[in-house]
Order: sequence, then structure tokens, then C-alpha cells
Amino acid sequence: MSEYFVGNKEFFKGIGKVKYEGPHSDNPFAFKFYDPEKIIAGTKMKEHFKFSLAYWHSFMGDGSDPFGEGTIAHPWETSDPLETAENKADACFEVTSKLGLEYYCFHDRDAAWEGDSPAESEKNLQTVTKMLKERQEATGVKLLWNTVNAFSHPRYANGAATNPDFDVLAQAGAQVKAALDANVTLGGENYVFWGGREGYMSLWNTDMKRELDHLATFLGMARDYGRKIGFKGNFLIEPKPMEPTTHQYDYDAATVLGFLRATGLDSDFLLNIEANHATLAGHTFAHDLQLAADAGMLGSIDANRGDLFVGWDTDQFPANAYDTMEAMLVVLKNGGLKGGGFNFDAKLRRNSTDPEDLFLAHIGGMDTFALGLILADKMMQDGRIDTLRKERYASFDSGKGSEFEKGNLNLEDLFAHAQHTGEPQRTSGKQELIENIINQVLFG
Ligand code: XLS
Ligand code: CA
Ligand code: CA
Repeated sequence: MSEYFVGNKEFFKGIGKVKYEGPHSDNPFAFKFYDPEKIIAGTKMKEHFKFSLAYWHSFMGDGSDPFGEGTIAHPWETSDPLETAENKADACFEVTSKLGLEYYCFHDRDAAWEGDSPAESEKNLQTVTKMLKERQEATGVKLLWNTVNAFSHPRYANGAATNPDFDVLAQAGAQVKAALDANVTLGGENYVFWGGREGYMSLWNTDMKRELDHLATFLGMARDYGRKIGFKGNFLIEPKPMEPTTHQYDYDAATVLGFLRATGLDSDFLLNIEANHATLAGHTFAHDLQLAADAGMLGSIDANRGDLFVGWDTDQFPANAYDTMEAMLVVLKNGGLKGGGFNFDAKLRRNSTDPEDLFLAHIGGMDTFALGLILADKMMQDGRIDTLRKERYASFDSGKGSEFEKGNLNLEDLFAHAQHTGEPQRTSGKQELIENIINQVLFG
């Protein structure tokens, strides 16, 4: 990657290449923990992460909320959509290069503007794809994934692939086709489906079975088209429990795993787990990661966090090293992600109005995950917690327990065993001891 890339226009003047300066640096524009070349658990930090910038939050999110208009200036916006698209592409590759983010992600409508017909929209996307490709080649920054925005336009008020109107479903199909073409041109490593408005608000007007069948057929068509045009990466589904609809079909990791297995899509589709969506579903981030990992389907991560007191999809930048440590323990034990990376699907707060805040936010997010990785590695090296967990299941390692795991026992055997052994001894879960060890490893 070139040391410092600026396209036609530089939007963040005065901010240069962000470097690692270590935990004692007081330079806000330096990494304190993210040292890309440093080896942790046998792999360079940058390879553990494949950090990615999200086009939509970084260049479209203006701080507006249901109570007020935007607060964050967007110097790349002009009255000409082509010029705006080129400006945003410049801004994207300026920010990624300066931060050392090696990947980016985008929706079709973030990068290009909607035309008056599917063919015109496709043409617009092709024009922008060319711009993105040139800048990828100049910088070495790559496409982690792209996706479609089939939820903002009013036509999608009742969903896209699950819309009760076939004509609307076809519009979504046209978008996915054009987006897959763009992906292949850009050498995208993954392709994402987030549910958007795939879900419902009232069962009185909804045929849930029919809608879910349509979703499976639609995803299968996308898979077939992608494979036909040479897309070799993973298709990813990103679970989310609510927002915008009341009942999102891709509720959480467990729901999506069940859906993929039931529909036979599990050989092409993996999961993209977003921290904020897991917590909205009433789980920890680590919980959904672990479920996906245990199924061999942990594809990629949307790195952000919610606000437990607010309870909506706040998409904040990661700042809690305890959470990232728990996440990185799952990722490390899983041997990494299956082809994905860590995409900062995160936005600035409404009152973070300085242009430099976008840099400070990403620096913080990268450092928080780097810290999580360092701490997870420390925890694994300490080993005491892994030993305690393993010992908890020792009764299944030999004798009848082992026979049970192998499927060699029946219910009568369990009866006979229970009769023979009598009342089992109580065994402590040792949760407090584990919590004490965590604090000792972290702060000792
Ligand atoms: C919205 C989702 C979305 C996906 C991409 O809640 O996080 O941004 O990641 O469509
Ligand atoms: Ca997301
Ligand atoms: Ca989100």
C-alpha cells in the first residue's frame, strides 16, 4: 500500500499517516496498541483483523436523528451526483490509506446514485466501480464486501426479497445483480445480505411462510448468479433482531443458522456478526460469535457497540476492551474468521462535529480491538480458565459419559447408571474464581 494516498481532492488536510507509537504516546493521532506488523499468537496484527471502513457511516452519516437535522459537515457533497461520487471515492481512499485500513465496504447507493430505471442505476454503479477500481489499484486497499441498500427507498416499505409484491422483489433482484457484477470487477472478498426490511410489523397482514420461502429462493438465485460470474468468496448473512421492522427474519445467529441449514444454503453462506445487533437480540457479542464459530460459519464481523441504556441501534465505535477481549478469544480459538474481516460499521456521535473525529474514532476502534487481541492471547497463555472449563466436562471424557457422547447409550442405560451411582455430588461452576483470574491476568 502506498504510504500516503490522496486522490484528486484531499478532504482531511493536516492529518497525515497514522502510526503506532505505543501505549505511552500522548499523540491523539497515533495508535497506542494497534501495531500492524506485531506478531500475536503467531500472526501479524493486521492479518488477524483486516480492518475495514464503512462507506455509509463515514461519508453519508451526518449526525441526523429523529429529533434533528444533520450536524456533521460533508465537504464531498455537491449538487452534481457524479462529482459527489468521485469526491466520496477520494475521501474513502484518503481515510483508509492514512489510517492503514486495508479494506472498505459499501452499499450500492452509498457509492453511486439511483437512476430512473434499473439499467440507469446499474450504469451509475458501473461508473463508480471504475473509479473505485482505479483507487484500489493506486492504494492496495481492497473490498471486504459490498451489499445493496434495498431498504431506504419508499418502494421497499414492505420489504425487498420478502415483499408481498413480486414487482418490488424484482427491483431488489436487479440491485443485487448489479452489485454482484461490481463485486467481481472489484475483486470483492465477500458479499453481504443484511435483512433491511425483511421482516414484518403485523402478522394479520403477513404470510410468514411464503415470505421466508421467497427469501430462500431469492438468496439461492443470488448465489447462482454470483457463482456464474466468477464470485468465489463467501456470501454472508448479517443477523439483526429488530429495527427497522418489529420482527426481523434474521433475528440472531441461531435463527440464521437454522434458516441456512433448513434451506440448504449453508454451503455458500456464512455469518457476519455485528456486536450491536447481538446485544439488541439480548445476547453478548461473544455469544453470537461463539454460535457461529461452533457451526464453522463465522465469516466476518461488524465491529461496533450499542448503548445498553438506549436500546436502539446506536452503532458506536468500539471502546470497551473487555468486550473485544471476549470477542477475540472466540476468534483466536476459531483460528480466525472464514475469509472476512473487522468492518467498522460505526458512526460518530451527533455532537462529534470536528472533521478529525472520524480519525480519532477509527484509531480508538482499532486500538480497542488490538487491546482485545493482546488480552485474549494473555488469557489463553495463562490457561487456567481453559483448564477449569475443560475439567467441568471431565465426566464425559471416559466411562459411561464418553459412551453417551459417542451415541452408544439409550435411555434405559441412563436409568441404570443413575440407579447405580445415586445422588451426584454438587460441583461448583467456579464463576467467582474465574472472574478473579480474569482481573489478575488483565491488571496483575
Ligand atoms: C444495519 C446494518 C447495515 C449492514 C449493511 O443495521 O448494520 O449497515 O451492515 O447493510
Ligand atoms: Ca452492520
Ligand atoms: Ca447496526
